[in-house]
Amino acid sequence: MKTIFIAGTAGSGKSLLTSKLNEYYARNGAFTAVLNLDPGVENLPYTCDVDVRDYVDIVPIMNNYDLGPNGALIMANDLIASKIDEIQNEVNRVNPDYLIVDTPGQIELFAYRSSGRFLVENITTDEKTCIFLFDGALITTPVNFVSIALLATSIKLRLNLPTINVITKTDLIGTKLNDILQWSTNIRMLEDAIAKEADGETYSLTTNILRGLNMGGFAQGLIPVSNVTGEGLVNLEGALSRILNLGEEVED
Ligand SMILES: Nc1nc2c(ncn2[C@@H]2O[C@H](COP(=O)(O)OP(=O)(O)OP(=O)(O)O)[C@@H](O)[C@H]2O)c(=O)[nH]1
Ligand SMILES: [Mg+2]
Repeated sequence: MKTIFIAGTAGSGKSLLTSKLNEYYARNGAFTAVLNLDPGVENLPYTCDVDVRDYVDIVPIMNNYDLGPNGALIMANDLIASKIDEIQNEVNRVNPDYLIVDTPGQIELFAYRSSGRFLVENITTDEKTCIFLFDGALITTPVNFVSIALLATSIKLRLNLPTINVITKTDLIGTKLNDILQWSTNIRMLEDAIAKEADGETYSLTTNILRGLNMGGFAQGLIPVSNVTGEGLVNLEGALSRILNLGEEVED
């Protein structure tokens, strides 16, 4: 069983990509299952095979412990980690070829609290990878692009998983996509774009961060995807295969 974690900032398209990727694999004859790790979500665009909301309920947690929504989500996440054996058993009963894991909207819950890392390490034992979503609607300026890349790098450090970088919502950003793809492959061009947008402290901080990120393989192989049109899913599947199956792709 190979596991694919879908992470990214709030609203970046994690749940919709989970649904599209699940459909894509199914169309190509692969056996997949979806695990929802978001205890706070109300509506999902797919049917969960395993759902943490069966183990924790946010509303009584808020009422019983007098917590606001974020405090309750933190407590819910810790409770989920304590149910790992039951969740693992449920996943093992389904035993898919690919387990696609949709992660919470609040990225810090998943990436920065120890319960998130614990789940990543213990949910299954075989190959695992993470898809990090750069929200196409957020990274239309070079400074925003660098700050999301900083977040992506920090999450890669936290989760310690091979990571595929994806830019979502390409159907909404038109020709800006070309600029973003050039920024992701040509650091000089990105620095020039930063210089046009920012000066003073913002310029020097952004370019210094960028140089640091570049040493670790900055926004490597950014794959453009639209979760609405499905464009780019074939490239994403290829990248997943290279990590999870040593290059063997599902039938087309
Ligand atoms: N046009 C367009 N809209 C998208 C795309 N991906 C997601 N959306 C929309 O963006 C909104 C958020 O998508 P979700 O899939 O819920 O994002 P998420 O990252 O799961 O959100 P949270 O779990 O709340 O953090 C929804 O209205 C989606 O329909 C895309 O590629 N193109
Ligand atoms: Mg979601």
